[in-house]
Amino acid sequence: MIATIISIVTAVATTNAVPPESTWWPSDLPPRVGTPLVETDEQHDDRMAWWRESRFGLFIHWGLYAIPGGYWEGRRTGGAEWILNSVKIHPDDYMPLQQQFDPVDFDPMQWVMMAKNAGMKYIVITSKHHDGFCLWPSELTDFDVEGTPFGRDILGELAEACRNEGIVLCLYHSIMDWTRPDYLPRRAWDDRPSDGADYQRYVAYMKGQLQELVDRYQPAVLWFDGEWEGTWTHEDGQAMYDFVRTIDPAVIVNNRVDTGRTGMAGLTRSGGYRGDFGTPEQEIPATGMPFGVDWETCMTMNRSWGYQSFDMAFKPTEDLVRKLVDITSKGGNFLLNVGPDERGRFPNESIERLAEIGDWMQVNAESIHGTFASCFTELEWGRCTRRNLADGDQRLYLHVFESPTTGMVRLPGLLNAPAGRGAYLLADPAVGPLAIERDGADLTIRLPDGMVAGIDTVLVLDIEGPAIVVSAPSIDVAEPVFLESTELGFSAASDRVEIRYTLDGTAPEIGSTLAGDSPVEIRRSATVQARCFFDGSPVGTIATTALRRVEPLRAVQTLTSRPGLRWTTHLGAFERVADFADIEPSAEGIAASIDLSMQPRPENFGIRFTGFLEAPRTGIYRFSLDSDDGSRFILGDAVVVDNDGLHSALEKNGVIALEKGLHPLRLDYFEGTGQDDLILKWSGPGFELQPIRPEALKR
Ligand code: H79
Repeated sequence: MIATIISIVTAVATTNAVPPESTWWPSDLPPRVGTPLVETDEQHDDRMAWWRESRFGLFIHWGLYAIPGGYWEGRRTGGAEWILNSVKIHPDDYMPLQQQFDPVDFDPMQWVMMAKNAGMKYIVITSKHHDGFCLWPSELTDFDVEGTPFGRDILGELAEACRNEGIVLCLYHSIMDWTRPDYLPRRAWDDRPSDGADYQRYVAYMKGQLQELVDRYQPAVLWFDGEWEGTWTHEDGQAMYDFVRTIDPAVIVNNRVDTGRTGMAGLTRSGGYRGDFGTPEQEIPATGMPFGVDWETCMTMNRSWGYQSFDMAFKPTEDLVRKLVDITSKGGNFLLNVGPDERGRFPNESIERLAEIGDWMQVNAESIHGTFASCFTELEWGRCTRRNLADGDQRLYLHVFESPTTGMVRLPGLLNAPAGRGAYLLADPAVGPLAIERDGADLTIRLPDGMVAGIDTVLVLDIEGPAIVVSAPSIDVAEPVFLESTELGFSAASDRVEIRYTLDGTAPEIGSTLAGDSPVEIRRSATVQARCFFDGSPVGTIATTALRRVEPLRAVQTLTSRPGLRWTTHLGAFERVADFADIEPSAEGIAASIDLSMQPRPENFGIRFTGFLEAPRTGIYRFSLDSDDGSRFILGDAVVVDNDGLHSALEKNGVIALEKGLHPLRLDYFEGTGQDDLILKWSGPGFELQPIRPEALKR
């Protein structure tokens, strides 16, 4: 069935694969490429190319909320673009703001120039935020800019200014809509009857509006948000992604179109969720992502997205530039926000910062645009970004945040030889070549005398071939626990280093056992430590893994076993998995598989499943428990996965050795508010990670 659906979808996508009328595209970015809905990896790379190369964009939050600017009835609310929700304003009291919207200072060319001069390549503006107000004249609603005293087509004028200046226009579009009568759920204080409300009609309205937006402005990215209320489902998300990619095959869509976002960290969890890039909000991932995972951190300059005159907590320019560099060095994009005021002006603090970022970019943009993630896990003195050169060599941009007191920057574990013109200052190539020395596996570069790093001084270093960096070796083992024996392997980034290891918890030395090509058999619990050596000297840090030999959990004998699990549901505003045994069930029954079909209401409930899990063979099993909100999975007396607590979708894993046969099972789950989900998968001897099939569940 799935195959048929895919082929139908492909057919639709290819027959409609005529990009909306648009001959315009910035000449300094890779082309905008339309691809079929089911893409090859290469087609996907082509479609993403301009976005990946851009690295830096401007977010604009603008709408009716700029008029109150965070104040309501003379009080500072801090609500900004959320003011309707924060202050519990009735739509009847909020919507009349439309009659006051007259941003006479709106100057789209000035906005675009401020972004462009800051080194930004694209702008994402709110076509519609959660309040439902539309910044373009929409055929489908009167709650739009056309019904304001201002009357002008804001998106249209901005699109034109973008075209004139070679900036890519993108649109933020909220799924959540607090004023549209068909949208559900209603806010608690919004007494408009929901009897006549029709959520699917709301979805159709949204699709109609997106069609208008694509036809009128050809946004290059559609940036959805407000997907987390229970009414928007995974099916809605898939359908919306497929819809917008079908009407514009080149469009790039963020992961908030679907329900696979992991909280504010924003990356897409596994399981077939739609979305071309992850969306960390107000945070930067601690480490880079595996190559090929696209993400964009969106962040405010002060604390607010929408305009609030009293929010003076602006981040210093140095911080903003370093955040851009940090994000780029981890392979992400930076979408930095400005909230224009009710007259259409950027706050002065934002203007100043954009100009100062521009001063840095004027000199250093080459180290940002078109570059990709660092080859180092950590550099004490700053960050690294990279570019491939035409001849197969690579260029490293070394971003010095703090000048080391030694006067040298160290590139730990970089085995490549320098190439080309050696090392020099990006801001002034005449300062160079700087002295480069090899120190074991490291390269060092001498900084110019008296250099002060400032915001970020960038050095350029060309190297022969793609970077080869050795750090800790990886210890390859199936699972950290085993029954009788397990096999241990080692690998490093280059075969020019030796790997030496110990099994007794001591640090590997030059005299420790040398890892060979064949795996090592382990029969007893051990603490494995391994380290790389280059030219007889240790390189990078020590990798360590504890391996534990265990006895399998004993299976139990039961006289009868029937298919399915028992479940009980419990009502209450839980914030943790409670001891549901002490709480009177609201209902009980038998379930063939683990899902939420028996949920007693959309929010504030718990479910307990009990029964037995049948392990097909004696061996090591891994369980993956993904829930929103919390859950806990127990076999016998062992808590296998504890995923408790109030949180959004979160996956946790646990490993346990099981004897063939039946094991008492308990799975507790609770849902506070928002989205709900409960997915338990397992892998075991001879089978890959998969949902637990009904045959394995007994009572
Ligand atoms: O448009 C700006 C904000 O108005 C909007 N997103 C940015 C780009 C925004 N909406 N809500 N929030 C920011 C914070 C809300 C977070 C939560 Fe949730 C929503 C907490 C629980 C539900 C989504 C799901 C984030 C974590 C889990």
